[in-house]
This record gives sequence, structure tokens and C-alpha cells, in this order.
Amino acid sequence: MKITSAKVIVTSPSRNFVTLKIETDEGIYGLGDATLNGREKAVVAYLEEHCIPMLIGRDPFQIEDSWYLFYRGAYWRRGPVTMTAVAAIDVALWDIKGKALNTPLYNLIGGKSREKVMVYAHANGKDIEATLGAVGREIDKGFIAVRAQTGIPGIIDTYGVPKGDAPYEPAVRGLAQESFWETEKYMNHVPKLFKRLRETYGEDVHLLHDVHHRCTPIEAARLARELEPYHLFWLEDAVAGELQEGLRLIRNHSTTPIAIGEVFNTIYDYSALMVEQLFDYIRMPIGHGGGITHLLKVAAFGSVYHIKTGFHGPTDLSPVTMAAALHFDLAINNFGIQEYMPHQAIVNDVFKINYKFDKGYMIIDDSPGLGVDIDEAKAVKYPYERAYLPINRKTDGTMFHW
Ligand code: KDG
Ligand code: MG
Repeated sequence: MKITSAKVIVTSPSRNFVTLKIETDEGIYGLGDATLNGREKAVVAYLEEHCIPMLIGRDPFQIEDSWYLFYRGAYWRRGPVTMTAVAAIDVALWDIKGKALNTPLYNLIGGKSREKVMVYAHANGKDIEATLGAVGREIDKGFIAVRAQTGIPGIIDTYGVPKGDAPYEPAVRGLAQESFWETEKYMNHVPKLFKRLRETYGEDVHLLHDVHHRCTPIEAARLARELEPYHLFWLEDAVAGELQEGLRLIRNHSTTPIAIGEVFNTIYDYSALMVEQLFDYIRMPIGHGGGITHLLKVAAFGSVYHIKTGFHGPTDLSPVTMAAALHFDLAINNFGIQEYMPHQAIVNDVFKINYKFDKGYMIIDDSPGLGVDIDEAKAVKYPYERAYLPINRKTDGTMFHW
């Protein structure tokens, strides 16, 4: 089999998605997700200018060699743009192989280790009462794991909480909007939320929280310790991703489990953290971390240290990444949990999906390959619209982490 062509499809049903489609001389094609929220066109250019010309004529079954061609073969390697492009190529090749061998992707990477994938929902509200209600609604839908984010008195807007009634969506169309932040108010407020959540819903539901990179190491250590009585499933991105040594301080002060890495893109972001056992859950998603080939290595390395996966799964990763993640989650032994932030219904006008939520878990059918498809005629109905993630300032105007 030979790769005869490849193209990048950009579509925006409610939000932008970038999809790589690789075609072969046997009529089989594969899909990869190349969406990098707010920087979509950078990945389009990387794929079109630098990768697609090198793909033509290659054997799509040589996935390992292709991975190293696009990783090691680029002198300027690593980084989110490059690794999102590498991931799109890799996932598309696995999709082709599954279709060619007429078997679901999970069978190519070890077969099923479980029948269903535990997922966590997002719940948020403008204050503690509203968040309590939102968590209750997710539990009523059947979720057994819920991430809770709440508005903070005295802070205009808070990460994870929408301004109006629309579902929370990180990127907004147009240029970057400003939000404002004060860590002290946040730190004093969040433990009150989790106290109320445990009093209201008991010990059994898994509760998660995302700090979204906003604490210094010592602040994060205090927060993790103050949240300890509420037995979180995890505290996510308590310090900024680039400040990896910061995790040591959290570990020294608390037993709250730590998740990190949605902004990481290679094993080299994780290796020291794993060896020192400074965190518990791998967040790096297949779509930004070099694809299935690379995540298999990251997860295997983590398994040595009893670290589990908990892949990023926001709306800014397309159904192609969600399906790839679910196959992966089914197959590996050290799966922990999967984030599931449902796409708006209009996304299904463009993507045909093969997974569904069922009582706290996701299940996926046994279509060959990934099992997700894209309708190109529908995709053109939703042209790209520039969108940005917000920027964040302290209330005195200092530029801060978002
Ligand atoms: O594009 C940014 C989002 O993916 C991110 O803000 C979502 O932190 C996030 C999460 O945990 O889902
Ligand atoms: Mg996050």
C-alpha cells in the first residue's frame, strides 16, 4: 500500500477543527486531528508545507519509521505545533492500518484491558450554590466523576466558568479577551466549595479540580494540603506546566493526587517527573503529544512508576482525538480516567462518531480503525473563524497565566 495524497480540512461547526486526511492507492484513508486551539493555522501550514510532501509515496504501515521521520527528521523538533502535526499523521496511519486489517484500533495496541472507559464531566457555576447544583445535575446524568469549578467573589471571571448561560467554551471568536485574577481570593474560596460538595454528595463521587496553572509552588502546596480532607481524585495543573520542579514542593506537603501535562508534548516533559514520582496522572493528549505511537511510550514509562493516564478531552480536541483516546484507554493497563467535555450537537453534522456515554463510562463500537469519519461536503459549510483563548491579568494589570 502507498500513500497517494493527503489534505488538511479546516471546519468550524461551533468551533475550529483541523483534520488531516491521508489517502492510499487502495482506496483506504485515515484521519488525524491537528487542532491546536487558537493556533490552528500554524499547524495547517506545518502540515501542508513541511509534512504532506514527505508523506506521498510512503508505506502507511511503517508507522514507527514515519513517527521518527517527522520527529527526528525535523532538526527543529518538539513544541505544540510540531507535535500536533506529528500526532495527526500518526493517528491517521493507525486508522489506515486498522481499516486495512479490518480491526478496531484497540486491537492493534494490545487489545481490550477493560470493556468501558470511566470519564469525568465538567460542572461549574457562578458561586458555590450554583456549582453544587451543576455537580448534582452531572451525577443525575450518571457521571461518577465530576470536575468542579466555581466563580470567586470579587473576581470578575474565573477559569472554567462561562460568563452567560452558554456551555463553557475556552476559546472565543475574534481576538483574545481579557480576564482578571487574584490568587489569594481563589485560594481562600476553593476549599469551601469542596467541603460543601462532600457534605452534599458524600464520599463516593470522584471530585476533580483544575487550578489551570495559576499557583506558585508554595501556594499550590497549601491548596493541595487544605483540599486533602475532601479526597480529590486529582488536583490538576496546580503550578504552570513549565515549572516542573514546582511539583516537588506540592508533594512534600500533601497527599492530594496531582495531574499535569495538558500543555506538554513529549516524554521529555515528563521523564524526570515520573522517575521522581512527583505526579499521578498523565494529561498529555494523543492529539498534542505526538499521537498513539508516542503516548504508548509515555504510558508505558509511567506504568513503571504506577502513574496512570487521564487524558485531556476538552471540546477543542476533535472527535478524532476522542475516539483515538478511547481506543487507547481501553487497551492500556494503567488507564486512570478520561476527560469528556461533550461537543455541541452541530459538530455531529460534520463528524460521524462511534462512541457514546453510558452510566459514567464511554463505550465505543468495533468499527475498524478509529471508527470516526468526516463529511467533507458538510465541513465546507462551516468556514474557519479566528478564535483566541483568553489572556489573564492580575487586577492591577500585571500579565498573568491564563
Ligand atoms: O484550549 C484550552 C483548553 O483545552 C483548556 O483550558 C481546558 O484546562 C482544560 C481542561 O482541563 O479541560
Ligand atoms: Mg486543564
